[in-house]
Amino acid sequence: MNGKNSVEVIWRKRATRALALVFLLGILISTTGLCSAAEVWSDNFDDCNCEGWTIDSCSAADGTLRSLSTGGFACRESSITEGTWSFDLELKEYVSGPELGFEMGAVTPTVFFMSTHPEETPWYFYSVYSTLVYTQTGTKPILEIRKNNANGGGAFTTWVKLASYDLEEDDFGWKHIDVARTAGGQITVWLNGTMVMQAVDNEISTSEYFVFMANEDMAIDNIVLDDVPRFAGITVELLAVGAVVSLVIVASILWVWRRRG
Ligand SMILES: [Ca+2]
Repeated sequence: MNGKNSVEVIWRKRATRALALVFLLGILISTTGLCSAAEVWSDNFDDCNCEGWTIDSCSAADGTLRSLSTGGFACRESSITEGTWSFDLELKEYVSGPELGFEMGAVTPTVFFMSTHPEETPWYFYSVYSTLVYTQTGTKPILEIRKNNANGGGAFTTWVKLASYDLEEDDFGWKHIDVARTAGGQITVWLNGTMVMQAVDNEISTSEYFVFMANEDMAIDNIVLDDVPRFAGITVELLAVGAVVSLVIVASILWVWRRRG
């Protein structure tokens, strides 16, 4: 083996070790996050009251937070911008029409997991919005990640859709939803444990309230907020770390080659 080849072998070994380190670092970051998760607040409404909430046309009489009329809403102070929001949401089929305000969209159960106060203008939010489409054979529920449009004030007229997911036809009823948002603005949504939507958005970086809005007789339950984002595979932060480490490795190799040349 000549000198050039042996140096190449050494560098190949070092590159392999560096890649292994990056991989281990990723695993370490993700598992550290999972282990140090801490609940910020939760409510299962089993005490049948809405203590801690500001409500308008909502009730917890049946052990869930249920809207009593079209456009009922409930909000609770919540400043979490990085973490996991988990809840059960009741998706229901309903007859739509202009008289029910369907065109405005104000009738479907929506969770504004990061939000300013809904009565302030402009209203800044990220939300998980549920809607439905009528097909030839039935009705299909749809979930969307939405945010406000900075140029407008209303949640249902000036929103921006970041991602959407079609459920199976007629798949209504209670759904368990987890939403995670990382410091890098990556939003991931799981439906009954399966990842269904992902988007990256950094426009909104603060939150004052967690807000629930729904049509009459639709509900939310078992809300748990955690200050650590549920792990969603390769996050934007991990990609950034990987890119920086890769750049350092490549730069080091080039530097050594130049010195040798
Ligand atoms: Ca309950």
